[in-house]
Amino acid sequence: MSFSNSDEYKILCEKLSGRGIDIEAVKERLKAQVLETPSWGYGDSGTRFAVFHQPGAARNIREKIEDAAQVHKFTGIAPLVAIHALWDVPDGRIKEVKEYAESLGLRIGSMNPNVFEDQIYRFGSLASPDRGAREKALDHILQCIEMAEEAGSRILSLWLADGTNYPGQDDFRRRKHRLEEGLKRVYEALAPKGMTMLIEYKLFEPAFYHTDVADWGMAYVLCMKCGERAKVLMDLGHHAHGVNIEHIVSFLIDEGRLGGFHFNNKKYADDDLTAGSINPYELFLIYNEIASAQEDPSLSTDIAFMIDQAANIKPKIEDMIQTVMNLQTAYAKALIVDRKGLRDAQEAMDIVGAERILVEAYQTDVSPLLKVLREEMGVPPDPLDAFRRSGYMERVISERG
Ligand code: PSV
Ligand code: MN
Repeated sequence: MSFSNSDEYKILCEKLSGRGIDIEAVKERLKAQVLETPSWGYGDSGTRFAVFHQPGAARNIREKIEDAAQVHKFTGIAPLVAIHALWDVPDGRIKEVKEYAESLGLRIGSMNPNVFEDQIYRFGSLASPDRGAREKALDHILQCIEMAEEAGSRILSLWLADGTNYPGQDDFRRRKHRLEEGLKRVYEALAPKGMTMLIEYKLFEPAFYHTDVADWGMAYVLCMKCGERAKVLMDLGHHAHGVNIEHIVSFLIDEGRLGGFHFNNKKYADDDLTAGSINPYELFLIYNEIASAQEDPSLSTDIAFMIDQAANIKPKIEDMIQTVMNLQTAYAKALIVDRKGLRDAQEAMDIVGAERILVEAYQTDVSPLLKVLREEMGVPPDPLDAFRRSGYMERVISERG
């Protein structure tokens, strides 16, 4: 029997129609959801204290792509994979990677330069007082633009580990000027190719006194100095405690400068936990801002929905599938918010009424809808369960060791 004939689906449809929701339109929007998973989420990872090896974890870019393809195969909404230049293609041979990804039904998403591991970056990269470090970083980033172009990627995603550890270590303004100069050079190389430059901010780590792009405001100012193809990348784990992330999302979308997300979740710092695992309501509220902006024809919502997490002890592919499912659930709930009712309540200054509308959507069990959606998309109704039963992990454990 098709899930669309189930009682639970019919009851949900009736409930949503009562709220004025067009269920077919909701499904269409859910089918258009596109997520990007990170190559680095499939290999062994760890903390400052230890790396725990997982049996069957991907050992190279081909295996990472194979694992990413599983996530897409079972969910149907994760066709992109992010590349971290030096970790994945140290020899620069991106064409082979692109072709292999395509043979498995994936495309290359963002290109992520790595300007934080080489010894020369001890004092930073583009903002470093060391001219040699700045030049090396710039060269590498420019090479990444070429690689991105070859890979058919539209996005250069920049995260700089630049910062200082002690007051007085370096001059904030001089660092800012060096950074601006470097970013402008990068932008000039990339913009004519029609690519987008994303600037990711991070409050702290690895620098502990200051980071050169500490928050969305600094990233935004730097983007404005470069040009309209420069946009802010928001990693959900890169804020101070208590920051209202959904407000930043809304503000940046309204300014046309929200370029992308790095989804994950945190409890304390940049924990890189499964998206929606610690604070699912926050994830819903973020998607609520996105869904609402998508319905405003005056706004452009060309946003890259990327995942950036590292499951140190959870099985990695399962973690990624869980995240994709959580992002799909959050989006589905955001799409069934009674927008007209919400606006009316807001205009009537009915605080309780407005909040109830959000909570009602959040508390709605959308799983009957997602089962029907997945059936229509030709993927299993429970992707995680289906992956677990597929035998893929057992096979790669025996093959990869
Ligand atoms: C830095 O913490 C970060 O969020 C950047 O996006 C990096 O590319 C990624 O993590 C790598 O772990
Ligand atoms: Mn990130």
